[in-house]
Amino acid sequence: MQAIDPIIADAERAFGACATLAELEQAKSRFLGKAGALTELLKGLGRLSAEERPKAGAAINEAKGRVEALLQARREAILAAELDQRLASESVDVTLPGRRQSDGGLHPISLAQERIERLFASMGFSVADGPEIENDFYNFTALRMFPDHPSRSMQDTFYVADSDKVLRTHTSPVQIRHMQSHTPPIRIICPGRVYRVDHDATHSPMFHQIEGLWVDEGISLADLKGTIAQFCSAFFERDDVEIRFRPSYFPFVEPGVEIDMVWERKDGEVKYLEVGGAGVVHPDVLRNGHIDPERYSGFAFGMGLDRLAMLKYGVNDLRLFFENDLKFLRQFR
Ligand code: 2U9
Repeated sequence: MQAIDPIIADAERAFGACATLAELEQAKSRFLGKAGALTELLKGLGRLSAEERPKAGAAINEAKGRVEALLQARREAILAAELDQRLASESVDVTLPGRRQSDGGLHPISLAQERIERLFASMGFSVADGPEIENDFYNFTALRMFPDHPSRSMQDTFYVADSDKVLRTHTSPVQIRHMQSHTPPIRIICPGRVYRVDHDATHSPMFHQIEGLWVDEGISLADLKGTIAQFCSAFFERDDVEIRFRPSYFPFVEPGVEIDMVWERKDGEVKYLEVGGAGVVHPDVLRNGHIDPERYSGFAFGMGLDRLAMLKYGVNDLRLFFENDLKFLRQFR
């Protein structure tokens, strides 16, 4: 009979050289398969004498057991190695800092606008909107800015080529449209982007206005004064403000005024802050809005939203609002 020990040693070497379970199955058949080395030994038992046969059979069976044990040990080693490799390649470093979703926030001009909308809402004003590309009638003519008016000049207004369209130079056209489609009482504010050919430290070609309109029977400059005083005191969080009107001229109002906010500093110095312009809506402008000036009257006002935001948040350069510098913008979150 062929010696058994070399077969076992051979099997141990062959199994040790296998890197995968498939290779191991191949190697197994060389020893335990139909024509495997140990199977051949079993087949040869018949040629032995009755005396030798039991001993040899027992030895072969013991060898089979050892080879099977070697096979099982190698199988487990291969599975463990595969698992180690997967753990290493699919590992997650739980100590890495997480990737945060940044919070975002509103632009300071939007913050100021929302604040102003809330304050006027508490006084019964709703918000009206309209197109930023307007036609000549709504932007100029309806507001008594006749063909020779200086603000119609190419140096002041962005015109849309080969049309009667302009980028609105104020939000006043929104009020004309609103008057045409509503009957008094009308109490609205119109915030939004407006455009003028102008660019320096204090002017941007696009800026923001907030205009207001109150039309009803018996509305006068006294109502305007009360409304603006309430607004300024709430917006700037001061209870000692006084509103002063200085006579001025705007074609769409008569009389027209510039509005100053006045307060006394602790050291006694009196401060004046220009907050906008206003007036009693011109009768022809009411007519252009299909409203009867014999029955109704109203006031309108206009304020620079960017300037209000600068004053409120202590920003000293208008251009900072339009540079999209996150270091600046994050301060308002
Ligand atoms: C209608 C009738 C009247 C709105 C008015 C002003 C005076 C005014 C400026 C403030 C700062 C423009 O942004 S700014 O440069 N505005 O001084 N605005 S009266 O009058 C209107 C508006 C609409 C139908």
